[in-house]
Amino acid sequence: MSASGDLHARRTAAVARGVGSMISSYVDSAGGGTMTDVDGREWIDFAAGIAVTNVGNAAPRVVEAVRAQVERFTHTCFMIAPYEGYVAVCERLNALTPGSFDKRSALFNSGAEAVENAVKVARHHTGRPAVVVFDHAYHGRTNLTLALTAKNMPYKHRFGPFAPEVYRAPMSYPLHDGLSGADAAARAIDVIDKQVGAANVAAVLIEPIQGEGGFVVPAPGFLAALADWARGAGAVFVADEIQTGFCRTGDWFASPHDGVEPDLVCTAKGIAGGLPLAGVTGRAEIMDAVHVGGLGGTYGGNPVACAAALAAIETMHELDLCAAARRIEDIAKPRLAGLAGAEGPVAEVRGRGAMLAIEILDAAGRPDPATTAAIAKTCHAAGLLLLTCGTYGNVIRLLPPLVIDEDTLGRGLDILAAAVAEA
Ligand code: PLZ
Repeated sequence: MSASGDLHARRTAAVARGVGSMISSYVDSAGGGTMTDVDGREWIDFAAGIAVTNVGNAAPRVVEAVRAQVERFTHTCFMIAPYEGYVAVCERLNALTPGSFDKRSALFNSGAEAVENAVKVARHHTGRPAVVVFDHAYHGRTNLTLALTAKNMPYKHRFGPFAPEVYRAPMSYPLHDGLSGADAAARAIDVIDKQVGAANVAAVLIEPIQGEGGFVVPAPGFLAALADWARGAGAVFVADEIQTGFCRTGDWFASPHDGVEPDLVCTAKGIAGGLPLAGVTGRAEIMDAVHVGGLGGTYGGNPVACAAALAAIETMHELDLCAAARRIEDIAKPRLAGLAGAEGPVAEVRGRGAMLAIEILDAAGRPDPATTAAIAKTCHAAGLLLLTCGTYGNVIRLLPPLVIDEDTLGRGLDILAAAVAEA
């Protein structure tokens, strides 16, 4: 049996079935754009651990910073004995997130935990209960964030009841609703006004480009209209930049592209080169509304994760990974556009920077998850790690590490093109 086969047998006997894996090969090592499995097979990486290893796997600065920090100390708990790394990461987040106003940050372990804490802060600051989220949203798998997440399977099915005071508004989804940003925002705001009431809204929470929900890019003006409405209503506008952040869309964060300065920004994934770290950053008066001791957790802002984050951010600056993401778009978007013919299943190419997707529809214009899954399967068989997404499972998304070299990127796109042609 192959080494992966052996591991898979052990896994099946030891790991809970509810935790799935996209492929059945097991990783031996990974770099910036490729991964080698335990049988010595090389894979091209268009997943980056779901938009995490923007600086690549085992990025040299990150490796060195982690090694040095582990030798000094692994953990004290910032709530017990604080250390510089936590403070330095908060300083970076305050400087890099959109908005030139005075900011404060707090650190956590995962994206879901960051979103939970953004909701806590918004509720505490406003004294209101309601959280408004959108169709196709993904915000995590904890109980509150499952309430915020839209899709039933596989995330929510039989895991309820979910946290109350969560309201879902219609998203701007140009391919399917054909609405301008202003009209889509008016539609959403009408739902909020009539079904929630402006005076009850603590937070309007949105991904500036939706991730798991299908790489949905809202029509221009949608986000800005919502942010304006939230401000006028005295609600906190929260951007979940967990998947879009840290150079992924060709800028440090996606919100400024739409002229939006969120009150709070949630970060995770790309922040620390693969180590678990997350943050909530925002207006000082909102963040500091919470009483001393109201936020925290044993591991939040762990010193090793903070050292990795500082090194990852340094790497993004040094290698100009925002420009690298735009370069990936320049190379990949025309290739993807070439796949979108009148005859084929590719109905739209969308996304920004190195967050790109194709949406697959059938001849009648309906979502086609079967063809989407077949394309992904063909890619996996050819050694390309490629993810699908979308409420209807009919979107193929590209999330390569931003350090991927052009040859590897091109080979991955060749595999995808062949798989689409075959579908
Ligand atoms: N917000 C926008 O993309 C995580 C999750 C995949 P955690 N997305 C990948 C899966 O099937 O679990 C995500 C996100 C956005 C929040 C989260 C949650 O981040 O670090 O997974 O908790």
